[in-house]
This record gives sequence, C-alpha cells and structure tokens, in this order.
Amino acid sequence: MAIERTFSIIKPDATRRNLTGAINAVYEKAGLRIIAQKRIWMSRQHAKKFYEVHAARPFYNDLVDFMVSGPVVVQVLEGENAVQAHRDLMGATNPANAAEGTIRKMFAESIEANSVHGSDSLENAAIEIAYFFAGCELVG
Ligand code: RTP
Ligand code: MG
Repeated sequence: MAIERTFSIIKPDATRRNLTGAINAVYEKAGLRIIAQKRIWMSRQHAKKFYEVHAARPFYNDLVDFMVSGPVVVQVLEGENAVQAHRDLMGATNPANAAEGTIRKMFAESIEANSVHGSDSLENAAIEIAYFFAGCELVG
C-alpha cells in the first residue's frame, strides 16, 4: 500500500469542547502521523473558498457560518492509504449513520457540527494541503 498524505480539519465544535487531543489520539493509534498542524481562526472569505464545491447546496451558508464560529485545527496526516484510512476513522457525515468507534459517532454533535473534515481523494488532498500549508511546514 502507498504512503499518502491527506488534509484534516478539527472543526469548531470539537475545539470548543477541548477534543483536539482525543481526536489526535485516534489518528496516532491508527498509525497516521501528524506531519503538520496549526490552530487558526478561518476568515469568512477563506472558508467560502474552501467549501466552494458546495456553493450550490442548501447547507452552504450555514456551513460557512459554522466553520468561522471558532478556531479550527488544520492538519496534514501521513500514512498507508491515508486518504481512505482517515475517511474510515471519521465515519459517515451524519453521526446518526456513523459506525461505532468512528470519530463522528464518538464526538459529533450533528450532521453539520460533525467534528472533523477529511479530504475525499488524493487529488483534493494535495489541493487542500496547499491551500493551508507551505511546503516547508510539512515535516514528515
Ligand atoms: P467533510 O467534507 O467535512 O470531510 O465531510 P463529508 O465529506 O463527510 O461531507 P460533505 O458532503 O463534503 O459536506 C461537507 C460538510 O458540510 C456539512 N453538511 N451539512 N446540513 C446538512 O445537511 C449538511 N450536509 C453536510 C458537514 O459539516 C459536512 O461535513
Ligand atoms: Mg467532503
């Protein structure tokens, strides 16, 4: 299996409840290495651009409001098959549908305030990593 890098966000509902360490422990226990990490408060402009792919969806404005409602922790995770491995650890978008043991099952508050973001493809991972990090900030 290939060693990949994926992009992750610990969302405002999780930072507010002091869950950064608990979520990072899930990643590290599963063998994903946190090779870059910073806590930021996204501007509305930054969040709107990040979620532009969802601009036509009914939840877009609420999602942007939520993502700028508090600090987030943006991260780059590295490991075997990291994109899919991370998605598997996150669980379904709606925590009501998320499998036992997944981050969203354990921690998410709602379909919107669902604690974590993860890239959905290797191609998007590269785009999202470059949107938040300079190459020199990735320390593998
Ligand atoms: P993410 O992008 O955050 O990793 O989550 P995802 O792939 O599982 O879900 P996606 O369809 O890409 O949706 C992005 C985020 O929008 C919020 N959402 N709200 N109110 C709603 O019906 C609704 N649907 C999605 C969630 O925060 C979701 O993670
Ligand atoms: Mg998504």
